[in-house]
Amino acid sequence: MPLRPILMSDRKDGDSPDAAVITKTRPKTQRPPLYKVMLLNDDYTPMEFVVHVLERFFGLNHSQAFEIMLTVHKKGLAVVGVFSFEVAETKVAQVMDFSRRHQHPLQCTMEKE
Ligand code: TYC
Repeated sequence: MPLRPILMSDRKDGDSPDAAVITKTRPKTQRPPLYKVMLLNDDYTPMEFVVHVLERFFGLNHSQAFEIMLTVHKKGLAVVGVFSFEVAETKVAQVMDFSRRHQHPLQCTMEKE
């Protein structure tokens, strides 16, 4: 296509000669989905073991861990943390493996938030 000089007549009314248009675009940023990791109650796993699991794998202090353990004991389950898919999967695997190795039936699951 042949080039054509830019003419003053190309300017729209109201544009000053130095006018520039900055178009702000807001790109849609997709946040990765989060997963709730939950501990389930059972009748056999010792309370101290559950507290230990919460301290060891979820970085909770003793009183936070004790409180969540009691919630699980009373309500049947509780969310112990919210993580990316990969981190949640790792936590579940760590808890299940640790519990099995200690011969406790403690169950840990994950669910999309
Ligand atoms: N219910 C268990 C008991 O009385 C304690 C327990 C708490 C077990 C939380 C599992 O996720 C659990 N020994």
